[in-house]
Amino acid sequence: MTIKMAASLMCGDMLAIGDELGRLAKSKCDLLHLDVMDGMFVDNMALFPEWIERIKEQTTIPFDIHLATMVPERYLEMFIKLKPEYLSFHIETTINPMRLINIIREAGIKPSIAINPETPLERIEPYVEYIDMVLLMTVNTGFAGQSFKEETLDKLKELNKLIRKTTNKPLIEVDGNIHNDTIEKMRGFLPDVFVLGTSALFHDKDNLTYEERIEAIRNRVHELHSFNEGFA
Ligand code: S6P
Ligand code: MG
Repeated sequence: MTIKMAASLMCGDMLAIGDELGRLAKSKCDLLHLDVMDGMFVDNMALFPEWIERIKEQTTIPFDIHLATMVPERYLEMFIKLKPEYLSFHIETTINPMRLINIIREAGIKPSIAINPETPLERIEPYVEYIDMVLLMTVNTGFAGQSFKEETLDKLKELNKLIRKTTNKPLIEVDGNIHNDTIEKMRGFLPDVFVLGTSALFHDKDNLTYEERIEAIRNRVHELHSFNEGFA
């Protein structure tokens, strides 16, 4: 059973990023989720390469880079250089996903494909055998603080089934309004990697530390995992 917690850095306090990295280092998060947005594929901009390069100097938390850009081919080299653990590109943004998968894999990085809520799973089906993770968006990519899209639950269920048929068994990562209540809805077909943003981690709704917030979610996911076993 794999359970990974990925902290979404774009939701942190950009003016106190050193403090945020310090808190995250203590939080026992497994991955640092880094959203790269170009203002074209999505109506927002976020996290440019030189900035992420500086972050790399300040932390040892493995990177989970989420490229939400058009023409991901253009940016591969600059992000490969940063040696992330996972590098995701959107299936909606390329006509040759296999080429990207191969370039990422040959660089010793785990390739991952991201898919938006309205894009049918069939689009990624031919590639799941060749990747290490599927990033299933549970909101439309672009902004933090959105509402969870309930229709993605069926997709998550279908993706679980699809992955069971593969030999490589890529992980499933969910991203968008992920917190205890939305995770509860995934009981029976839980994903493996949870992106924690404003709703679960970077907020001031309680006095807990990042470590305590992450631990609470991790514990709940562990409990819910017993329901996954009967799922076929
Ligand atoms: C959204 C982006 C995400 C967000 C995260 C925000 O386009 O890919 O990684 O940073 O989902 O979390 P929340 O809890 O504010 O939705
Ligand atoms: Mg993301």
